[in-house]
Amino acid sequence: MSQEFFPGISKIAFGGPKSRNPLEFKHYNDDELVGGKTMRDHLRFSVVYWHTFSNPLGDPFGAGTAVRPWEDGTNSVANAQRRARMAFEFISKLGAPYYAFHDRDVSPEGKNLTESHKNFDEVAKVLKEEQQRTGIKLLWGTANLFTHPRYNQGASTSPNVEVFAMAASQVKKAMEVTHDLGGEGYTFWGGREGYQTMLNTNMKRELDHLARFLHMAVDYKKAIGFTGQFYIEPKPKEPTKHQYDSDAAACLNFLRTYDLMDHFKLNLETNHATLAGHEMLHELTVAVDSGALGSIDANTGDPMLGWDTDQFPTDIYLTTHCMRKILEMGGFTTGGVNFDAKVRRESFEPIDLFYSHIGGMDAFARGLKIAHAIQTDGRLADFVSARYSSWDGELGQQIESGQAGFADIEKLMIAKGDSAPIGSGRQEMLENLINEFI
Ligand code: XLS
Ligand code: NI
Ligand code: NI
Repeated sequence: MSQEFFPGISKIAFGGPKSRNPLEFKHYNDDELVGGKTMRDHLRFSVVYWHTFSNPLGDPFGAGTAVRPWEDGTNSVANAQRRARMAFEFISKLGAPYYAFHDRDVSPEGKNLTESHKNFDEVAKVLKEEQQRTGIKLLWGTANLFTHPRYNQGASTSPNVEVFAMAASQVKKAMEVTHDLGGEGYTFWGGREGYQTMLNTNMKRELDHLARFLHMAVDYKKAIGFTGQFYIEPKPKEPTKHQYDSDAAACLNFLRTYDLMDHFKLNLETNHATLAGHEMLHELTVAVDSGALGSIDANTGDPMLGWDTDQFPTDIYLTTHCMRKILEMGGFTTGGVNFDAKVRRESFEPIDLFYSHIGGMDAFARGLKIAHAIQTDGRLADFVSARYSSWDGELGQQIESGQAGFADIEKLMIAKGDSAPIGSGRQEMLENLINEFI
């Protein structure tokens, strides 16, 4: 490596809970075993290219503030290649095993498809070299189908067929590059797949097109021999007023309606869950219950702000509940904890990229340890199964198995007498139980 981009910062070490060094991990100790598996394998941390390496930190009211000495201010391939070297130095020093990208955050858009594809290939060459040099792997790739003006009314749900076709070509190429880089997954986030006003929208036709698009992707995946996992990432709004993949339940309904369930899992993002009016725990539960949780985009919103602020997760309750669900499903297979999070506009120095990721990784490492302790303790799970234990009796079994109908049940209850009083839900006691471990 010729140029060093983060001089003075060495590989982030585990300092332990007593460390007061902001450039050391207090809890994330990659080789440490939790329930027989290393933290590295449980958490499968991933750094996102778009927020960490390509985001100038602007907001709707002000220009970008990010100080990034390696940027030369051009949108050239050479600049993108240098940025790729910088990205891998950062991820290696941080010690995360994975990264994720959109086509357009790694390479500049050209003046037409051919040139854009060529630019992508030239940067992908460097990505491949750096992957081989560092051992860092691609968690998933994706295509940016929301920034270019042509996508202002959607990509695969555009009213214009040629826009659909452009989006298809972009996804085709992004799948090829992801496959070539050994990507373990590919994500579809419906950036503008929704509507701004129902007055001009044929919702049925748009949803049919979205489904056709995804079926084409499934076919192409087979054609090129790509075996990575496909993900759909729900989000209810922003940039559009309503996005079709609004939450986990809406995505599952869409996938089932269009016979796509076998080909997709969900990539759930905390800030998207809260925008949808759900807790992340709700979204995770919906997905796990359908065998469809694939990966998570780890971040958080701000309760005082109503948009996708994509902040780094530092709340131990949040990370605990995420890890409880992930442990409950038996851990990630293809997915991971992907930091779809950005430093604040006010945190514009390169070193802030380290502080933010170290904090997020530590918060998840603690969440993992706490979740494992809660699981091993068993009282929470025991309480929940005891709460439903009446269903294990004769009446419950007859109902659950479908043997009994309304008339049978009524007969039984008349003979038995009115139902027995139900036990307390014990919410506060359970909240205290969680606190015992935090
Ligand atoms: C935006 C999404 C996006 C996806 C990838 O809100 O979270 O970053 O994760 O396209
Ligand atoms: Ni995301
Ligand atoms: Ni988001």
